Amino acid sequence: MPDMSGDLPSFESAAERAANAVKSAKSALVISHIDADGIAAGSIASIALRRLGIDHTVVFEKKITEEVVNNVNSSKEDIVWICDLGSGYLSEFNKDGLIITDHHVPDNRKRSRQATLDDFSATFHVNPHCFGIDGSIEISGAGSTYLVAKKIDPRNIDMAYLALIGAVGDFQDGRESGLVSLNRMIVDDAVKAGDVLPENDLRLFGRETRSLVQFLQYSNDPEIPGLSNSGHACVKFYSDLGIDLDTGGRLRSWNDLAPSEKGKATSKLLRMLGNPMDAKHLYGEVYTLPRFDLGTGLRDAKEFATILNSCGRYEDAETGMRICCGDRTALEDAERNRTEHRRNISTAIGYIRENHLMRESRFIQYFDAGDQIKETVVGIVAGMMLNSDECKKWLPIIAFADADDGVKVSARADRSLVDRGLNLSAIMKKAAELVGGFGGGHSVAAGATIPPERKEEFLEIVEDLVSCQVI
Ligand SMILES: [Mn+2]
Repeated sequence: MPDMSGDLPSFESAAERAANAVKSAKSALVISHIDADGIAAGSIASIALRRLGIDHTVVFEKKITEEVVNNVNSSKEDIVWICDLGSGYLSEFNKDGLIITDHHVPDNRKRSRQATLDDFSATFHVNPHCFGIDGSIEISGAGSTYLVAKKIDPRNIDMAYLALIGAVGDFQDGRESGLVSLNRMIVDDAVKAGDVLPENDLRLFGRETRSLVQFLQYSNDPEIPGLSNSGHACVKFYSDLGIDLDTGGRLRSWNDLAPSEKGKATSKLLRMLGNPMDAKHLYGEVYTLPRFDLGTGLRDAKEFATILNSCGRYEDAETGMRICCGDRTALEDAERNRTEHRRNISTAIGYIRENHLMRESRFIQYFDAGDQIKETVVGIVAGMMLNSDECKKWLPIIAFADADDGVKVSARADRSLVDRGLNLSAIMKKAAELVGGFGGGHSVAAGATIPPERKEEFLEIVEDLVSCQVI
């Protein structure tokens, strides 16, 4: 039994009931979150359904919106299986045959309503929080989904490594420098299946794909005094230890080192840390996936999760799912997409510069990209412009791009402005509502969608609101 406080038997029964509901379905719709944990979760659900011969489609969502709720409630499929999402919206769903495998804090309204109306029978809610198990560290969305898959068929244990990647993607290994509790059971399953090799090593990012120098130079969690951000010092660090940076003209990665080389470099690094607490963070359990080729980002769980996250960020969760489903060509596609995405962004920035689109007023700066910049990247472009020389750090930046349902607005601000009282989320919400649109977000980064003909009016309102907030 893992070291845990919650009610594991009840959690497992919930997973079993969900598994039985899945097995009796003829068709399914899977909805999963767009990050690494969600992509791993959606892949587990999809593979489990495929093995049962159940027709299904998988869609990825950033969050549960009104549209998603409508799609769930009006779906024609026998079951809808929502992964790594959904618990916060329980009271919105009325679909008969709904399975939710999530680890976010649930919506309490449904639970209290359930007690009085007993309308819960067709919803199978598999969430650790309902059983006193901490979903922020003990199990992820992919883990909850895996529990159901394993109840469907014990042979699905060959997907335990995907559940592990989901947990690592959600940083569940961060606090204890390794996975604990239910995640530990998942590690054991993955080891049993021969997919994972847990080892103690440096927990820095890039054991497989970064050069030795970059591996230390870009370390930031924790920072290594004297080495982080200093390439020269990192080169000297290795040469002092007599460790070669390349072999036969190829740069070596951390995992290319012999155990003795790793050993002496590790002890020296641990001695260099300023804070003794950092040692536990720097050195601990990491997860190698020996079935994947050396030097690819798939051989290390943390790097694998990062690839999935970037697929999601670049609107390409499907390629991430192909990677999880074992498609060996998908990794190249993911890299090509990432390159293309970066090219789109630099073209967009060039377009703003060449056409002198930046405008400035007393309290804000803004540009209108029209239909020349995709609405999906305009926020990233605005953020990059804000950090460039053309823009003033002390003014929030507002960007417009045409979208199908109106004009998409992205707003970004330097954190120092937030410290002075700026809240872009509140501003976007209020200004958008005043012109018949909608908006929201975070204090440093927010967005809105507004009717095209009311752009000017919207800008004036934003300007007024910023001037009132910032002191
Ligand atoms: Mn998650």
